Amino acid sequence: MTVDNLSQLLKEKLTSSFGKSLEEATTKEVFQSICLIMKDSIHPNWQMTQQTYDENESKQVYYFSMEFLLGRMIETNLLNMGLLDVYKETLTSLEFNPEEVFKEEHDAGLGNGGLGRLAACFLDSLASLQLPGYGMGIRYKYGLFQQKVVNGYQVELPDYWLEDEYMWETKRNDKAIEVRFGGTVETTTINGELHFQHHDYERVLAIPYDVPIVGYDNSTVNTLRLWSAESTTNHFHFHSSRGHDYYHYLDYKRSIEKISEFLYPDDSYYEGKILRLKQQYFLVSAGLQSIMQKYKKRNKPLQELSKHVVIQINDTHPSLVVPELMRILLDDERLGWDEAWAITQETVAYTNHTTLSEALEKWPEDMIETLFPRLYQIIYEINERFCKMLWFDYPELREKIPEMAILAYGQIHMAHLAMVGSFSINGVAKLHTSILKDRVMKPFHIVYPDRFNNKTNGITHRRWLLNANPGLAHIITEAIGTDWIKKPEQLVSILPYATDPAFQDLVARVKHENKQNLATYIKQHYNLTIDDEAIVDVHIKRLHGYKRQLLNLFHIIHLYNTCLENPSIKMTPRIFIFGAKAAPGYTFAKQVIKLTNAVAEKINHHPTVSKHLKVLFLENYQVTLAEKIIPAADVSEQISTASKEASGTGNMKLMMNGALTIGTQDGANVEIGEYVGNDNIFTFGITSEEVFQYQMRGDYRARDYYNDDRRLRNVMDLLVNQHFSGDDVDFKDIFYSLLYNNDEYFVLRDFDSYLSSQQRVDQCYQNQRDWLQKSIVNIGHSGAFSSDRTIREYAEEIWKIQPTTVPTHPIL
Ligand code: 26W
Repeated sequence: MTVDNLSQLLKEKLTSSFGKSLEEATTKEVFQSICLIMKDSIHPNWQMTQQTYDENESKQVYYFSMEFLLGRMIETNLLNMGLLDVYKETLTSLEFNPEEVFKEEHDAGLGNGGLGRLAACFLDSLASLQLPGYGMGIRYKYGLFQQKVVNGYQVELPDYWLEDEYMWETKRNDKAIEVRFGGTVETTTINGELHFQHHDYERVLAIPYDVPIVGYDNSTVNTLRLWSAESTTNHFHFHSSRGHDYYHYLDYKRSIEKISEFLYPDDSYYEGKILRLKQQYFLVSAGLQSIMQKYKKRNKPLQELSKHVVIQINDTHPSLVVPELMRILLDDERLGWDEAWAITQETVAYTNHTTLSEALEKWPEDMIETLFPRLYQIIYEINERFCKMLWFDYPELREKIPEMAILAYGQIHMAHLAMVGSFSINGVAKLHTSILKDRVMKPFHIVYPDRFNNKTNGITHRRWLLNANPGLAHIITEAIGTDWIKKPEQLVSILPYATDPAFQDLVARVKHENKQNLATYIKQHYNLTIDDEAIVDVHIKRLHGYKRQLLNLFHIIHLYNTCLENPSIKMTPRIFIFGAKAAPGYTFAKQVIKLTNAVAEKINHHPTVSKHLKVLFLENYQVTLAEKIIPAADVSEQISTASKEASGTGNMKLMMNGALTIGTQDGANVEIGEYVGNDNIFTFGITSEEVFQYQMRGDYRARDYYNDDRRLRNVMDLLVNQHFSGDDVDFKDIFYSLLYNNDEYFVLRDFDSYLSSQQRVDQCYQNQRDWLQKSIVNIGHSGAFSSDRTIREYAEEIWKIQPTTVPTHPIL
């Protein structure tokens, strides 16, 4: 493909699709035409990929997830197709700014945070490693809300991402599936066999919209299938010619379409909302039925299902796959229980992403019974058999049966269902997996020791380094060649350059350029000027008590106090950047946003303090914004209360872009520390063991830390004397949560240790050679955290799937 060819194609596409010439076309029309041209290349490979998988009878993994946080696709698709440069050059030669054109794509924000973004990184790695993998998700009409900050407060606006056509999707009417809700189950005996008939249910039509997932430098194009709930007049019985039926129909249509209307904005907090449960079953039932239809075309016995299909469930959200697969095998396929159960258990694998008790799903029994009467019977039976097995085979666990049961005290424990019904249970970082085994899921680990395994998370280096930070990618390639792109673990080859002043200077220059880009964005959007020499310190992730944005703020307020006490103080200037959305109902988290903005207001306008410090809360943190911030970061804040962050993946993205981590011994921070060594990470705070000890003994006294540490008192008192706010607001609730509710997340306990660690950061930064060396060491070890490594482990150890080469198709 040359600039000339592409210019010609673009002109033709503009004419055929919009009836416009280049001069008349809007940026949006140019964007859409480019997508259409790309699709002309992608679609033949897409078809070829599916055909190859069918012909080879490849085993396929289906990744079921309620969230896929894709972000924009145009650039990463072009990158993977090897066409990014020629497309950019062509646009520039035609006097379009490529960045402006790419900006026409609305982020696909079909996820909250880590879990959804992980699913998106996994899809990219699956396709790039030529692995037969399918994503199954929901095509929410509204993605995660758009965040505005008004007077320092978060305000949520709907994210109508489908306003302009979504260019990558293809609607597949021919693949529609019927999903059934409610009704009653009639049990009859025919020839001595039990039959279950489902009556009076509500029918919902599930329509798949397929999104192609393009592999890097290969012909593989996998599929992400997003299901949309739709109604058709065919499914509604008009009884009379009177008008009511029409209104009934509209009501019915609305109630059905609600199912895929919006993504719940809750992250790590379970709320028993009926619509959410409907969404889960909708995904599960549509997804499973479509898998079974496809499997049947292979003409293989059902007993061999797990040789062809493996289903990975992303947290417990899709854990109804266990009873739904049982239902299909028992009722539709007429298998016996034992056979159906063996097939189900061999086919399903479960990933756990959190140990927070408030995030573990437990649905009320009667809700499940009303919505899915047949599934309820099946879950009941699974539970009976499981509890009986415990009673007879594990006498030592008898008294634990009530806490291990799937169904107990009127609730259904989805994690228990997922563990009992699957062959693999994995955590997402070493520490997290050991906490599952030794504490949170301990009795299950006794019963199923071989099911537990670890798969430390990863991120796609193609999006997060190659595409987001082309400057850094370029100097790496100049130094060590291009092998690292396909084998990211080879990034270790830059380690010998860590002490090379010439290479350090190159890294410094790239970081500086990235900071200038970010500074320009900040100037444009926030009219805030940031010092070129300032440390860029970033804390970007969902807002949550355990992630301790508050601890970061306490350090900032402490620095502010220090500057006020000593106006001539010497300090490396720092800009503290926050990006975070709070769940709309999470009051505490929203107050932390307000506090951040109040502190920012005070500091940024202070005549002397603002010379040293700046604080900025960036609105509407999402994938595209992350791609801007991360390449410019010096310091990566990973300061969760030890034991609470399952893995974290932002820590990996920042490390890969040369930021140094200040972090607790939590999640994947521990493994990052093992790779880079203690000298190249700033570790602080109490350990997960200490947290468990405090919780067991119940002897943590937050007030003691307040009383004993003058610096901490000086910080906290500013929350309640209206220093950061007018008369109308103060931050009493935050203050009380720390002192009267005894500081659930050990902010006060870790304050001193955090401050010392931040001082080490400051000192270290002053020695730029030393800093750059550490930065390069981090980049060099970041290959271990590529999602290619993670996906290879899943493929070999859990899924047992093989790469399948798709024959090359000439690019049009
Ligand atoms: C039902 C409400 C709800 C919604 C989402 C409960 C729990 C969740 C997720 C499990 C929360 C989540 O995103 N967890 C994050 O998963 C990442 C990917 O494994 C990890 O890196 C993060 O540490 C973990 O918090």
